[in-house]
Amino acid sequence: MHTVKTQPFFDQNPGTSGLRKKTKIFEKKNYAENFIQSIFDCAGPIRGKVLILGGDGRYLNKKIIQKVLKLAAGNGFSKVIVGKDGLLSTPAVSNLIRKHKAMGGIILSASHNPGGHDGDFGIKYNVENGGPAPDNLMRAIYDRSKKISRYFLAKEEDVSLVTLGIQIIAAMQVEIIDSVRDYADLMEELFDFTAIRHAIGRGFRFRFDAMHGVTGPYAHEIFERRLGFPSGTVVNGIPLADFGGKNPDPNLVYAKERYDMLDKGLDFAAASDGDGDRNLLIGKGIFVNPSDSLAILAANARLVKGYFSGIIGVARSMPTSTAVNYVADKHKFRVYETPTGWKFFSNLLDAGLVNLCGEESFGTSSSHIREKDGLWAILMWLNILAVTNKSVSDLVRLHWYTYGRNYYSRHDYEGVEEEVAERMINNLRMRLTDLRKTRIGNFLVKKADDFIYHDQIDNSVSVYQGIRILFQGARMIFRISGTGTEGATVRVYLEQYEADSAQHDKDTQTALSPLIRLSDEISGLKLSLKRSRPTVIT
Ligand code: VG1
Ligand code: CO
Repeated sequence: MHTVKTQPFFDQNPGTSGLRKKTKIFEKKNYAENFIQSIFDCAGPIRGKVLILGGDGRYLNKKIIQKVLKLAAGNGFSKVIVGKDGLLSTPAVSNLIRKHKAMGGIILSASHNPGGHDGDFGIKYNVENGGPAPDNLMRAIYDRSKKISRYFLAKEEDVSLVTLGIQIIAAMQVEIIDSVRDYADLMEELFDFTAIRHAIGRGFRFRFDAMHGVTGPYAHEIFERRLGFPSGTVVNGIPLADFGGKNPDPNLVYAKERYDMLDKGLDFAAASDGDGDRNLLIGKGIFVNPSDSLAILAANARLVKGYFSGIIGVARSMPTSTAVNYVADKHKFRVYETPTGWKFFSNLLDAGLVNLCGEESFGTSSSHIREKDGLWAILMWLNILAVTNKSVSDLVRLHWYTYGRNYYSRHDYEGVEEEVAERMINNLRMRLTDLRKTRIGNFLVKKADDFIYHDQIDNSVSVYQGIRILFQGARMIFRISGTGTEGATVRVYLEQYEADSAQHDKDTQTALSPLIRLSDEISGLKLSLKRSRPTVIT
């Protein structure tokens, strides 16, 4: 064991989902070591404990895995369980933490951000319930990183990540496991694979795009080997260090080829992001908005084996559309509104108050783990499509017919100067009192505030979670992203409810255009950001 002297870095402030920076920053001497040691210093007594370790395969993944292993041995873990080749998806890590009653898990990923030497890298820490470290722990880790002066290291050879089984470094066991098996087994427990096989027999055609992220091996095993979809169903299935030079971000911009592919006779197409926690769903001629997906899953959960007993409650991040609230009104369950980021769902899930959670940012999952789960969401849809024998489009339209349609869109302004973004949000914040009860065009402001979340389980309070302006049947929300690595990203979320089914066939941007104009009028966004249009519209 060696104690290595180090100097703190002052920029290791984790955002919405772990520490995310340009890859080159993580290559600085001691940068990764400092942050990992800061996690170990804050995460609780380590001696004799188990740690789960894996990443999404991006550039630096294997190198940092070796560093974590030596630091883990230096800090007294009894065992680290690592996915073969250093690969584990975020949901798989969450599952393994729970299964092995581990102290926690380290996930090396910057999720949907681009990879490679010129891309991004990230480190996430998940705690013993399998969920992302809560805010107070992340703050403690950040504080620690600003004071750190040493880390503990076992000076050992690199571990082979290829051979399954146990190796020993210092006094610590390193077990290399099959990255896929436990996760695939869990999916098989939750879903009716036989029903899906019958749908395949009826000619149901599906395609999954792994975007060269971590889900390739999982998808090959689950969709092609266990379910029997023809080989070739999974595309871009080999994890690559730079994701093939593309953004592993499953939205309509970066996964557009999938959407176009639907013309080629597919019934359903889906994609997941770099670390496997997001999902994109596309049916013939229809993109399923993630907020709608949450509502549709809530309305149909009882049709699925693992969820026969129904929905206990649903949690959604505040910017996620209120579509699921209309389902809740009818089916009598409660909807909890939390700040952006999966970490806020854990307490509600642990307390048994909810068993379905969702975010507008292509994240959906249930109480089976404590992370969002891309393949889970896709299998949930496959299962519902199989037992109803309806098309994606029919299911969505029927849902709108029953509950009304929540037109919804997110407009992102990327690469804005941080100060400029902060100033715009602050100006808006100062105007909130004036905005209350004012009428602007056809819109009467019902409520205007800066979202504050009181966690009813641990009584923690999270402030500044987004400016929201609520109208009758419509909302707009403004916040700054906590996952970017270059400047600031301003997100504007727009939602308009439409009960009349004769009005359900509009193009989303057209339906939202009065609200879009109003959001600019109220915030002065385009002028202050000096932008004429958003960078990305989803
Ligand atoms: C974004 C999404 C948020 C999600 C987070 C992590 O955060 O909006 O809903 O939980 O990414 O997702 P932000 O702060 O940039 O808006 V992932 O797939 O990057 O773990
Ligand atoms: Co992700």
